[in-house]
Amino acid sequence: MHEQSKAKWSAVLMTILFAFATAFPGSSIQADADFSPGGTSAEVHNHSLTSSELTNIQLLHPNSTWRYLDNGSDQGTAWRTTEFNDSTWSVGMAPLGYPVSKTTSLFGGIRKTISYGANGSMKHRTSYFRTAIYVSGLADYTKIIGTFGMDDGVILYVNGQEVYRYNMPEGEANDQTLSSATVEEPVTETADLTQALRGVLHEGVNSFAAEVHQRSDNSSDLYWEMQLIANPAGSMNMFPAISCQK
Ligand SMILES: [Ca+2]
Repeated sequence: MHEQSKAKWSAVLMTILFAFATAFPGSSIQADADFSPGGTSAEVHNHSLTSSELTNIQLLHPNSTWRYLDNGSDQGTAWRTTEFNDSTWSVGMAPLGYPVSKTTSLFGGIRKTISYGANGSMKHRTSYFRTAIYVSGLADYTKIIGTFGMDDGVILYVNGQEVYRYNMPEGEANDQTLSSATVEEPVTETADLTQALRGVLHEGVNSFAAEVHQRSDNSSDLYWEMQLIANPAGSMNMFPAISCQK
């Protein structure tokens, strides 16, 4: 096989393995020895589903593992794409950020502290995060809700398409873009992503890419975590039960 093709297929294979490790944490396929979430795994739909099996399907559970890049480099736009090879990025369990004392009542304290660089008054403005999920039974998903823990601003891409933006100015962002407003403490937000994900999410492996932006160069904190639930029971203003917190 051509060397370039080999490299590309190797990257695709790594993404698939990473998605399986994230979706099925009890499996023997693990991307990281440090990976030990207690979360509910995504469900595989190979049979007729009962109504209870059709609710609260965790497509991306809290404490998932994410690849992250915290070296202050400008990643342009290629990093958002499904094909991007992130195998050289670091790996950690969400919530990710700094300092370790930061927390949200929904997701809890930071599990993986990332770097802001050598200068505390000139921190990296943008940090990059990627993960992948395995989706099966998409036709059964009538509603998909995202819940987010964030500080300060975020743009989220699924399979290269922007599907969610919080506390960021309009238009294209780059690594020097600051968030729109200060977030004093990490916030929790819920968003109905059903429309945004229509035609974007597909059966099989789906890539998630998030850029988290600071409000200022000396901002003290950063926080990133999210979960994605299909067919949540009850109102979208009620957080679905989470079994991943310890
Ligand atoms: Ca901040």
